Amino acid sequence: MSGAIDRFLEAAQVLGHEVEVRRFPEGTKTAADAARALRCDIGQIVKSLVFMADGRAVLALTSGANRVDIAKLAELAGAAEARRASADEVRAATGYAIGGTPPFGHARRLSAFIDQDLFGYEEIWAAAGTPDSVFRTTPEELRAAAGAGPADFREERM
Ligand code: 5CA
Repeated sequence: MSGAIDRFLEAAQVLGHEVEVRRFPEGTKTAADAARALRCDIGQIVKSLVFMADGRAVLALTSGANRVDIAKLAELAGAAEARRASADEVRAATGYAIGGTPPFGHARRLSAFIDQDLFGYEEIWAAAGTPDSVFRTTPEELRAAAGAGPADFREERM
């Protein structure tokens, strides 16, 4: 087992979310990789994306089918401006590396929003601490464990 997965499992237990980790040697670093490994819809993969909103880390739990509209996210966070967090900022805010960042169980509790499109699926999958691990959850379980507010922060498709 990996240290990062163990850390995530402990945090999930504290939050009351049962987690069964699945690992894929071929990797689940991106939403597309994870959907391929799981043979599921890319929309069922949860991207745990970190943004800096007026200097504060904000988590956007985003369907793998969507991109984040940064202006919408800034407004939700009540911030004048937002930008994508750097790799170092993601690590500092969550305790995990990009590609393996889980959607909850972070070093500190982050202000979080959850993509309303995820509620269109019965089961969804998110990273479990490493770029080769995922776990199954439901939109409601995920919302509760992450303390996330359902929202629409999708980028409009052309
Ligand atoms: N394990 C997968 C599926 S659960 C996963 O973690 N996907 S993810 O989308 O949440 O994480 C990868 C994302 O990290 C990419 O979509 C990309 O937006 C972001 N990313 C990759 N490299 C960087 C970087 N250097 N700086 C900031 N963000 C990055």
